[in-house]
Amino acid sequence: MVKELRIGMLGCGFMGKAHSNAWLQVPHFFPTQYRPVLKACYGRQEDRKQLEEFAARWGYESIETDWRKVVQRPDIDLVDVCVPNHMHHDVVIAAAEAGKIIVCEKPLALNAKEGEEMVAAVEKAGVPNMVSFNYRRVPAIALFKQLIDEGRVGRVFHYRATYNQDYTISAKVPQGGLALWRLDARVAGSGVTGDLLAHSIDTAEWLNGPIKAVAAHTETFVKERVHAETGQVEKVTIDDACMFLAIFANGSIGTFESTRYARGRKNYNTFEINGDRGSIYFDLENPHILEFFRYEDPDGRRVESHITGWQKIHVTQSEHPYMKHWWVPGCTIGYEHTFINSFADFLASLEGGPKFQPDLHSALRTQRVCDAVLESARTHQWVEIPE
Ligand code: SOE
Repeated sequence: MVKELRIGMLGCGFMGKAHSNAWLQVPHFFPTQYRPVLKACYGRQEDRKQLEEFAARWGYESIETDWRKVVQRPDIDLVDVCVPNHMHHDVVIAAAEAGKIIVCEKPLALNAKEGEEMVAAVEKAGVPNMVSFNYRRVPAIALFKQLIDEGRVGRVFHYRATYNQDYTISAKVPQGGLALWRLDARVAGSGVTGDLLAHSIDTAEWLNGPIKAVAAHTETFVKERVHAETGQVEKVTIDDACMFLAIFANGSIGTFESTRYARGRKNYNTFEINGDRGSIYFDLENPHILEFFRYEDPDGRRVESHITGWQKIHVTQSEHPYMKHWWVPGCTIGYEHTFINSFADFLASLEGGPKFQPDLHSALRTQRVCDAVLESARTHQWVEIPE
């Protein structure tokens, strides 16, 4: 039986595009009773032209310039929150109170206090919900997790993550506005910590368990930028770069680094884990490859030393996570597919399958770690993260 799932999209930027595409594609590739219907799309009145073009391109049946109307409409089942971070709190709470299913882009909120109120609202309303940490659904990252769960890394000693880009090096790049709100702390909450390290932290805790404590340093290299909306030169208050040390509950130690000033790095999200049995390395700029150093198997058998070495697994086989839904071995999938894979898992959870992770409750952990990182950078002290 086919069930309509009527989508109310909030936001018509980069993430609105990634999510709209995923809603349209998901039933073509994954078995689901749901047929997503692009019912309404919200954008600000001042961005109306872009909103109209966006709605026409993706086939939205209607547009709204007041997000509350989308949330209240009886012909909407699911509210998809792709608006800038400072709106997440009010929108999610209103959507929960209206009984809608909720999809929320990362980071969850501006800070953990907001996140707690959002979690309380969705739990009180009992509405299904997910936060879009889409990289968990990169097949190679899901395989990374599988190899750890199969015991192929063993006792973990080290975890090392970087998330580097280079698009803000020029002091002429403005802050704020539709395209660059991620550079405006009032709208984004923070800089690379909330935008990029939130991904690294979500993945790290998923792969290696909770982080207990952090010690961080942040830097803002360009101190003033023109604000795209006011036209005035304004102080930059986001963190342009952040690095932190982490202690994990399992006794391993980690380093995390993120910047938008690494010339040549575009979306360089990498992480490596080192254990007594093996190591695994992933680089999002080569998303179909997983590198694995196999030293000892879970049954204790040593790999013969003359054939040990890093192996590159081309993660396109049908037995690899998600790949049986895509193409024949050797044919790669890309960035947009991570959103399709995510929605496939979310729809499966709505149909009684495994509970989707991360939901808002679990994403609050990442928010707490981000808050701790920023607090540590402010105080120059180690900060513990409550369990
Ligand atoms: C920022 O440039 C950004 O678009 C992030 O906001 C996304 O979460 C990340 O996936 C790619 O980079």
